[in-house]
Amino acid sequence: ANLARMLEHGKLGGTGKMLILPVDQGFEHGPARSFGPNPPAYDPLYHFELALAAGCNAYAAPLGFLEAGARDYAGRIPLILKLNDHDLLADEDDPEQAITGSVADALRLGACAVGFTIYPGSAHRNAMYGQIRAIAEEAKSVGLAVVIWSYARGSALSKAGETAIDVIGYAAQIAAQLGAHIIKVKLPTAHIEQPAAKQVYEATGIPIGTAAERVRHVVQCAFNGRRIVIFSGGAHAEEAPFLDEIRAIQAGGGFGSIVGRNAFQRSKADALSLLGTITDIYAGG
Ligand code: FBP
Repeated sequence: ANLARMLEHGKLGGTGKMLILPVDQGFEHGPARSFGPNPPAYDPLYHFELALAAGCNAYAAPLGFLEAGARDYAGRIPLILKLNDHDLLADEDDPEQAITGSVADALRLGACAVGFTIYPGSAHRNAMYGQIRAIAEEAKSVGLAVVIWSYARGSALSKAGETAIDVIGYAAQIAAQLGAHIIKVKLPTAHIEQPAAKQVYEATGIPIGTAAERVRHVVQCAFNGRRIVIFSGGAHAEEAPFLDEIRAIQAGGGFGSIVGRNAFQRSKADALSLLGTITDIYAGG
């Protein structure tokens, strides 16, 4: 029922596609970097209003931001409580996340789902897999959906490897095997990181030449479309190339996007215009 609440809400309600506003960047990247480009975004209520006005399927944030507005907004827009977070104050080759909320917090705040980041490729990945296993079990026992941010990074991967097609496909599969209902990954490139995987891609001719083909392959890696795979927006970008990415996600059978900085770092009017175009693209397919 909670998964359906998200799928039925907003401008994409009933299409099977999703557009989610995530605002954990204040924690993940720092407040000035995140909200400086558009100062009204320092206010937590700004994001609830933005998600509502844009007709997003859901709004995702860490505990503090949700506590600031859940009392007034939980019945108006589906909420996803991010249960772990990472900051950039200490440099580390192998990042990990701190647990910053609980399933009980999600219920108290009227959330539909819990969100959790894993870092496949980090030396700490196994601890994160164990944490989400326990959290997902608890969340599902009380009817909450599970959203996994599967972000490949860490000393085992090159920088290009973080978005390599084989690595993103693998990250999507790991999240699906960990029991995610919704999986969030970065848009992959044509780079192949693992030598053993490269041989298979070359020998079998898996089509990965275009962005849409790569999206299709990542969806295939997440149980052949039986799990919802959405793609992250990334750093603030020019509108035209950003919308090309959205069209590629749509053409490749992706389920939608989770767009933070490209929304709240623009003025509200510009953000609503861009998010409106994104929903039009996804609604058209
Ligand atoms: P953006 O659209 O701003 O990229 O947000 C998506 C997101 O997953 C956020 O939830 C998270 O804070 C951020 O990306 C992580 O970005 P990075 O790859 O820079 O750590």
